[in-house]
Amino acid sequence: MKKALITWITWQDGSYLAELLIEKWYEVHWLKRRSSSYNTERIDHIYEWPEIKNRKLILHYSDMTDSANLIKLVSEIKPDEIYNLAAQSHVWVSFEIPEYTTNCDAMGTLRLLEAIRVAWLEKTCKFYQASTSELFGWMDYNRPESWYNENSPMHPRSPYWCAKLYAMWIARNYKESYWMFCSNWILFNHESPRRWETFVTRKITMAVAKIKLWLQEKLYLWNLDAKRDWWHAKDYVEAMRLILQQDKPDDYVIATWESNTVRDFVNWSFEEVWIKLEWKWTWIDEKWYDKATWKYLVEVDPKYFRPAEVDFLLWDSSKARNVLWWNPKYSVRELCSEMVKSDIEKFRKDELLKAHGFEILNQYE
Ligand code: NAP
Ligand code: F7E
Repeated sequence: MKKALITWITWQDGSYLAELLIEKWYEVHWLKRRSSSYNTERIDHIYEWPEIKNRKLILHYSDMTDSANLIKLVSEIKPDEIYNLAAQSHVWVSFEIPEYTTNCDAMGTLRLLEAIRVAWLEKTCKFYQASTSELFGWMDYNRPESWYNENSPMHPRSPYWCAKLYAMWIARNYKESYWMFCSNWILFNHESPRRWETFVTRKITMAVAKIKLWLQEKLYLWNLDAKRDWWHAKDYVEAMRLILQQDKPDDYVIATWESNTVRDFVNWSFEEVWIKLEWKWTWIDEKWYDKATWKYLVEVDPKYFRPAEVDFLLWDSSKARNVLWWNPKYSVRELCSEMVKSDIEKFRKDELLKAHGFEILNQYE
């Protein structure tokens, strides 16, 4: 049985990846940092699987800022594969806590690579680094043919991306220096019903569900014209697994070739609950109202403005498609529909439980 170590599965990618690896008969070790509140709702269901009786999902407490603990764990577990997903991954937050972001995302990656060397696993342990699409800064509008690929020049535009750039290069450096199997996935935005609530897609689908259920009045957003290549996280975790099954380490861009605005995602989400929005320009910004009721439902709040922004990127993922035969299964509209439906179901259930005085408690920690 192969052993995989995933640095954190309490959120989106890690939880889908853990499901996938358990199905493939891996023994999965996962790291979790201590939290004063329960935060394992995305993985609690895995412990209910009948398969878990015969296979293994093992929890270890750790933190990417704690070298000694990482060395101890890697030495004890001796994993065949390490998937480094842990990160302070919120771009706007990284402007508020740049030093912590660098410590966790950049130095954390270095600590993990060193832990592999200290444990003498350089020749046996494969390392996956979750890199990010926005390392490349912005699209050159004058050269629309210049889609980015693995070799394009980089220009990160936030402390988060600067930290991820270091992480990508230190992984490349360990590959070249010590002949370690280190591969980077350069990933675009991938979303799902398990997405953290402050990323724009989940913020939108949660608000739409609450507005539909009369639990929220309005949704406040910022840059509605920003374009993103959104796709389903399930498609991406399959790609993560594939990259470590190759004979040689390499870096790959993962993208779908489709880009849509935040405005599009808002419209699609409201369409899912049969609300048709109309735009209105005020003297400073724009507002959206429900055509049927004339109620204002979406407004712009400058609070979310970022000191530097990436408005638009297009990527060429032909290498991943040709070498790994990776092809996404979900469309962005299917993703949006799944997220809205899942949030409606979640809030209905929460309201029902509240009405009956129940609280859901986590039992696996
Ligand atoms: P996410 O929802 O932000 O989850 C990140 C995980 O890292 C959380 O479980 C968090 O733990 C953990 N973490 C944060 N600080 C930590 C620390 N000091 N020590 C240990 N763990 C820590 O991220 P995601 O969307 O699943 O993405 C997974 C990875 O892919 C990240 O590295 C991200 O940068 C990268 N990526 C994501 C996207 C995307 O669109 N989703 C695109 C490109 C790259 P807590 O649960 O304790 O907070
Ligand atoms: O913003 C705009 C915002 O925070 C998308 C991370 O997973 O993907 C993610 O980073 C766009 C931006 O994701 C709001 O200004 C408008 O242009 O969902 P986001 P992100 O910054 O693209 C990359 C690839 C990663 O690596 C990251 O880890 O939407 N936007 N109004 C807003 N964004 C947020 N969060 N909230 C708003 O109200």
